[in-house]
Amino acid sequence: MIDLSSSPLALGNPRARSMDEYRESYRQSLAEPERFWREQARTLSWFHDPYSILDVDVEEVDFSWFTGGRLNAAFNCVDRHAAVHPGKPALIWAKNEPGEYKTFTFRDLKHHVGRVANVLKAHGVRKGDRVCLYMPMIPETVFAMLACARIGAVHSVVFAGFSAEALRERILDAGCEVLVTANEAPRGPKKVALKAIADAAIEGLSQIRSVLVARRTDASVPMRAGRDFWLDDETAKHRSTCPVEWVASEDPLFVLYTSGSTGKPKGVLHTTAGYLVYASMTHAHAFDARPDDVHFCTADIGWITGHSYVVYGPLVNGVTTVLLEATPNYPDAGRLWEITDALGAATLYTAPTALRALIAAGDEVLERSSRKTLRVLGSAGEPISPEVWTWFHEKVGHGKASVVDTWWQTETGGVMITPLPGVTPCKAGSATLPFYGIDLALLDDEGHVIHGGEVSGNLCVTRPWPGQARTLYGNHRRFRETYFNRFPSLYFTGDGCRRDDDGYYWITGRVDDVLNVSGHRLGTAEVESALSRHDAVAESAVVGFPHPIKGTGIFAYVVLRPDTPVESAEQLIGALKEQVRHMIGPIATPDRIHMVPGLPKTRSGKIMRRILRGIAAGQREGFGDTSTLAEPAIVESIITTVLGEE
Ligand code: 6R9
Repeated sequence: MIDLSSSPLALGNPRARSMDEYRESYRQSLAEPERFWREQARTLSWFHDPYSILDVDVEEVDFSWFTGGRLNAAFNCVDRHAAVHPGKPALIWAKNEPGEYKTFTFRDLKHHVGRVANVLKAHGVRKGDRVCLYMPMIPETVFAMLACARIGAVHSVVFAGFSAEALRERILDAGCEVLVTANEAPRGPKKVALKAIADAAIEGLSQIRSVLVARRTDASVPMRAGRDFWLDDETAKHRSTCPVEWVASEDPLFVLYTSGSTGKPKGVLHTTAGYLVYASMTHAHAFDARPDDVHFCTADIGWITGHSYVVYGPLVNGVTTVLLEATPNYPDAGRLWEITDALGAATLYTAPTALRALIAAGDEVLERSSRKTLRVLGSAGEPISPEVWTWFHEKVGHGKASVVDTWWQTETGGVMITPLPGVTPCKAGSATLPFYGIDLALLDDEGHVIHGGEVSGNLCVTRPWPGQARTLYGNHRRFRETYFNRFPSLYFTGDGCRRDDDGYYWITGRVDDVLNVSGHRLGTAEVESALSRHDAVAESAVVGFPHPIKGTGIFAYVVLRPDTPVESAEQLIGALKEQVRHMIGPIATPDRIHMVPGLPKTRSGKIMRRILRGIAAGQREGFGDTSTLAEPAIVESIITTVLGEE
């Protein structure tokens, strides 16, 4: 039985007040994991308590948390708070236009979620069905996510910057039959024609039964009779009460696509109870969240940070969350600070790439605001350099607010390495120490665990945690092979990492063929396969190079077909960029494209990316062992093409 009056929210949980307390709780979390996670699970409201905490089948790479439990994510994020404090703001929407805000209380949120849930049901969505959300940063996106959760459907949010091709591929992979989108999406000074892209994505696709279109602007868009419906017309037909579907702990909550080292994106699947427990607990501790906080996370809902720290984490904890529609530099680089002051945000969670862009704009815009309400400043998505860290701390936070550099991934569900604000002594540039329950190991390339301090290796997690992904949608074998084969029985993150003498972790970046461009993950293979779809391209190789704002820029080496008539290299480069934008989306557009006579390959045909990465970074020599190259002379000609004569 759910007793709302005494729901012990995660926010009421004891927090470490000192490093000794952190170390003791951390020790306990590893020594008695079942007891530890049973305690944490009490912070959720359950329709039926779990009878078992963790069941693992190592052979199968199968993890079940909180077996026997029944619960509902939307109930935990909305209803239980609406019952206790209906008038409390749940969601504050900071619109694209400066100074425009719209607040939704927990009561409002409950009504909206219920209505949208009823609409989904009326369009045939049942428990377990996947619903694709191709949505901008508008309240309807949050309503639709929670509406799916309410009826036990599985949302698959596709970032609104992805192209029609990319959207189509994700709709097909997840087998979505209903698509929710918007007519248009204002984004800074521009408007993105979302419905038009969605139309192109599902052209000729009978799998999509209904398209629900949120009305963000006055723009009228073509609506196909019988398939396309305005969301507001549909919600007007339904009451706001919608019974909750109590799902099992391991029932899927969502799929979220991310890039891997092959061309095909991976549908990372998270389940209900474990994800929620972890999102709730990490939000509470990593941000030292308090009941009256306004939590401002600038991430887009199309990424995991938006899922865990715009929507699920803060809402499950009953904390007011901000939904940012604008970009951080619209109308100018003062936007985040202006919103922080206007809403009195206690926490600000953003990405180093945004900070780098804001630093470049100069400190005058920053000084227009006070930012005095900020207590915790979070960073995620990519390594934060000590200079950026220090600016964040000294300038944005007046040297008072704590900086939390949080390391985690789409697959981990919530933060894994993070300081605890006000508790963990920080070192600029280090994500510091593991979160409760997280046991890390560094392994060398041969698979040996490297012990001690001042060592580097491949970052692995040695035991299950509730927030971890359970599978890749429809492809468990790929899940096993991607994460659990490289170092048997350990979860391999794909990141390289250093550990110092104090046991602090310093992420050094991806060790696989994944690039981190402006904090977004992109597979080099995805970009290569988009390039190779152009008639002129024989083959290509894509690598990252240091970029002042994006962190990593995209550098493409292209070998043309011998018979290609090239009138102007500039025109061809433009066409290739357009090709990538069309196939994947603007975020994947190469910064630099160079036509080269060939690629450096080993005798077995493997491209030596190490050399290409070096050249992209301006290196002319010192590429290490090149004795296995089939045609060593090619390196010189690539260097001359890209870097010119000495
Ligand atoms: C949350 C998120 C995951 C990859 C990850 C790593 C990089 C994330 C980081 C960080 C250094 C941090 N990354 N946080 N690198 N310091 N604090 O970004 O998820 O999009 O899946 O990316 O991002 O390389 O493996 P996702």
